[in-house]
Amino acid sequence: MKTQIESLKERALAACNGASDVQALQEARVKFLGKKGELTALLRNMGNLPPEERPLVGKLVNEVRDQLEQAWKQKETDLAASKLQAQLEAETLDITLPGRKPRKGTYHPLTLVLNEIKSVFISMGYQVVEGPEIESDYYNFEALNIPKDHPARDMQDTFYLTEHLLLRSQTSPVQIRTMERQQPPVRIIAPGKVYRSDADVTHSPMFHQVEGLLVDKGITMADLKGTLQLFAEKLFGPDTKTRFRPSYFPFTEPSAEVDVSCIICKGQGCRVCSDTGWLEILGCGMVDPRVLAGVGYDPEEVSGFAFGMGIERIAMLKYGINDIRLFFENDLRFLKQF
Ligand code: 2NM
Repeated sequence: MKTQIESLKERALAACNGASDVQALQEARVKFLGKKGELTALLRNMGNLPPEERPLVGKLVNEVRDQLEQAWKQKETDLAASKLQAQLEAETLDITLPGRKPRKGTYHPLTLVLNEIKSVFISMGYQVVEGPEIESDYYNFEALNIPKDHPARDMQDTFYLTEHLLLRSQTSPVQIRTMERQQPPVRIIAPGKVYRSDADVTHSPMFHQVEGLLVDKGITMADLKGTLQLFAEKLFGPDTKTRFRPSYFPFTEPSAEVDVSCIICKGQGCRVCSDTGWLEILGCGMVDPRVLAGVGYDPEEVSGFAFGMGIERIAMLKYGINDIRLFFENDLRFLKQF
């Protein structure tokens, strides 16, 4: 009996140590330590022993059971540890691999130029005002002293939505709305989209404008010239010269067009300035008394100047872009250059 027990112990330990995974270990446990296992069978046979031997054999069986339980427990721990070890080795992360960088966006060239223009005027105390892109003919034309038979009002030039509603052709309606709401002094710029029925390499049916307006007591053409000279220096550099040429707008009198010394050749003459040394950048003038009276201001009390410029045109001059459509195609090869 004793040798049987010893032999069982040896075979059980061998099976335990030889188990290569949790399942094999569990099967071996059932075989030796289970309810229908070999050790239980031995205990049943104790009945055949002489009574005086039973306590000794019982003690031995219990000792062996304890030893085997201990061995199984140890083996379970070992198997779990080596499984974890194998997993860690298989799943090693190579933290020296460079990461995948998210591609950063860039500002659109029109946004860059608009931001520059805005900060120049904000630094001079102007407020930025926005307004609707769908306007009435009153705010887009009538209030700006643009007569009924003016070509700008023609269907050929303006996008009409109904008889009286249209896509604004300039941002001046925002200036009118602001003057209706507040008394002088008024110092504002109105940036935004405008629409005109026109399309070629320098004209787009939708483009962007910034218009400016200053109204106060005693404002003269000298204030206009000083303001725009400072603007030109801040936007194009301290050596920039300006030139005011007489012009005509229905909403200003007198009116002028402003040129800056060519930002490419510094006035020497090149392809961009068509060898003139000058680039036209904006239109301006003293606000017509009829426009001031129309919003309820007294033209005998206050006067003002206004100006307007196209953002695309300034961006094209600044970056040497020769086709306005590039701004709206959203080709990353173009956009990433700014
Ligand atoms: C320009 C040129 C000259 C202008 C006039 C006004 C208003 F509303 F005050 F009458 N806003 N903008 C103006 C004047 C715009 O763009 C070439």
